[in-house]
Amino acid sequence: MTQTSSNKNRPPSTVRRRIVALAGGVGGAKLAQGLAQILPPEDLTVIVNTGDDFEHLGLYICPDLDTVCYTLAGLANPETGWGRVDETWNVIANVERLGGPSWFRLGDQDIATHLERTRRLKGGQPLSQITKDFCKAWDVKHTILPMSDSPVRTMVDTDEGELAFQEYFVHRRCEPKVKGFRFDGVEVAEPAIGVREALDSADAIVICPSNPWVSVDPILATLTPSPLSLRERGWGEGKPVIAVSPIIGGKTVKGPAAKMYAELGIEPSALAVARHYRNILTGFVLDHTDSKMENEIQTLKIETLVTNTLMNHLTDRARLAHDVLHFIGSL
Ligand code: FO1
Repeated sequence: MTQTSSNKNRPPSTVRRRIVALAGGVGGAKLAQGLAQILPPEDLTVIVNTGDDFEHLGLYICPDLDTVCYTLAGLANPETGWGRVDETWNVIANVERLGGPSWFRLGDQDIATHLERTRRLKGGQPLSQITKDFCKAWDVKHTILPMSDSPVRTMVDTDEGELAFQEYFVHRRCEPKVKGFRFDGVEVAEPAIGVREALDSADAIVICPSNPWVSVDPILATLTPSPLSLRERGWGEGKPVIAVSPIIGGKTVKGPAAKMYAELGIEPSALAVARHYRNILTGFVLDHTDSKMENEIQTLKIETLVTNTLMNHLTDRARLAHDVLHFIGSL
């Protein structure tokens, strides 16, 4: 591992660190799982994007939240990254046979999650409490929080007009060209119960390798219009904020982030991601493939770590999490 850090001469701190990780779906869940392999439950809170939540077939569905929960529970489908392992598809097959919508593939076990969540939400329980109860049932020890208990909906402005996120992402397979994004409801949405406390008691924020436009920006937008503005609360000054690039060699491992950058007229690269977060970042983690961008990222007054950021296996997730924690200790 050729690890280079712009302040590599300073010894890493060995003090206990409480981490808040901001995560979208599959990429975010992988690093969160790596962090969860290393940190004790009281030292890791994962705040998850809920901008891609939607109501479908009368059910309230939280794709990113479920992806993170299933991954930490060891229940995630390893092929897709979303949904459940050893899944069956009887319900959706029968919906399709009856002429109902089947473009969003809901598995039988997964449907139980949506049924029970919808029942509880209709009974007035907040999403954060429901998530906490589900995590207990799935034996997930670390804290997973939705970014908000109120609805925030990512809307994608495209060359075919504005589309709701899942309509764009799954139904239209990300084909329409993106022109911008809007987070409907963000002006009034408060951070979920527990989010403020987690940020206040954390020593560092890790922005996971999730899509900056549609996974991380909704979280940041939910945290920052309130009195919770990260900078105002000392983040980025004494408390490091570090991001892991979801773009390696100009491409994303999964999902449309690189395509979105290109359609917005920005060359997709680790550097573009660092620029995206430049106002809040203390440190940035990029892959060896992109090491030539390290100097330019440092000119943004952002510390850098070059390492292997691909997370194909469970061991890769723990290794990257270890590198990230070591990097934070050196800042
Ligand atoms: N993504 C797909 O590409 N096709 C699907 O049919 C699909 C179903 C699905 C069901 C439950 C769930 O939690 C996630 C699901 N996803 C599916 C993934 C998901 O919509 C996206 O990956 C995220 O919203 C983006 O992070």
